[in-house]
Amino acid sequence: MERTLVIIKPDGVQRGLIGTIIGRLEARGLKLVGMKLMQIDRALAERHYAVHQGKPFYEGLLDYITSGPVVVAVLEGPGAIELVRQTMGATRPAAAQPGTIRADYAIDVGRNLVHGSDSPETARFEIGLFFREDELISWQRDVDRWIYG
Ligand code: DAT
Ligand code: MG
Repeated sequence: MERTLVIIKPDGVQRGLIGTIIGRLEARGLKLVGMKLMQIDRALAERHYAVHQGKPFYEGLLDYITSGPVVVAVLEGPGAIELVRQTMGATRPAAAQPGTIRADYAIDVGRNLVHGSDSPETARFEIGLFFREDELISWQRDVDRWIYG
């Protein structure tokens, strides 16, 4: 079983797409084990996006992610990291496949609605940045036997 961090970025919250985005991930079969509305401060944004430090879009990225409330969530399921990345679509909405969140709801790489961890190491690091252990709930979902065998 795998866990991954999802962020509905400030544009997703402002545009009223929280339910749509979470709904797509839920409908796919992934299970929420943590979720909250929060505002990311500069220091947290710098830690989360440390790998992008020095890139031309870095400052703009920090401005964007700290510009309003976000929803952070941890989703669980077999292969959750890859499943979320696929459901989100490519970083650049113009390159994302139709049917993905970024293709269906976004046009600009700087307003691409959603974040998902990209590897098991990143997922562990990012979940730890945004959630305390006691904010994550391990629970049995009765429908799981109809989603994976
Ligand atoms: P992803 O969010 O798909 O994991 P990433 O980790 O490469 O993509 O980059 C993080 C975010 O930074 C991305 O969601 C949007 C922004 N970004 C990436 N490349 C960019 C670029 N060339 N111009 C502007 N923003 C960019
Ligand atoms: Mg990334």
